[in-house]
Amino acid sequence: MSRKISIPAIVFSILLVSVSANIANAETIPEWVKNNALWYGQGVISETEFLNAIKFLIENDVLIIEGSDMKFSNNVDATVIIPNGNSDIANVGFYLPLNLEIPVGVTVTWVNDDSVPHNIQSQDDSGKVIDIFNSPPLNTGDRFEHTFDEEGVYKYHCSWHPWRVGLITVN
Ligand SMILES: [Cu+2]
Repeated sequence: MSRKISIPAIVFSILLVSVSANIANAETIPEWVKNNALWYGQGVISETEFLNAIKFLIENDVLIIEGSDMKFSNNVDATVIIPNGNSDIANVGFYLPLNLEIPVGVTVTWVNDDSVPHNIQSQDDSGKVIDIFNSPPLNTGDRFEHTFDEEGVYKYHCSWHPWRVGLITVN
């Protein structure tokens, strides 16, 4: 892995990757990455701040540099599946994954793949529902999104099947 890349080359690459990814898949690049590149281009943030943002991406394996290639890893595409059979306590049926680990700024999408409705309700440590992310009823195939802007371990459950508890770990 080579990290001897000039600053203008990094800026150019980020902008290029952002533009290409926008065309291919707008959900691949977190909004704050685009904003950082934009702000640096406009002189709003310093070179150090911009480089720190790039460093963060590399250290967290969001941005992978191999030789002259640069790509974003798949862990920015964060999905939790509510699997078929999740409603029945007798089934395995855990959220997939049960504990999703993501960097700060990532949007998580829950997808209901079960045959019955579910919801997603954030909870405090004692299991009480709190107002961080709270979905409406999700019918089969429905999706719910939440962007995690702060580090922490976030617990959630489904109010109709409260034995189904999942975690989102943001670090
Ligand atoms: Cu449920």
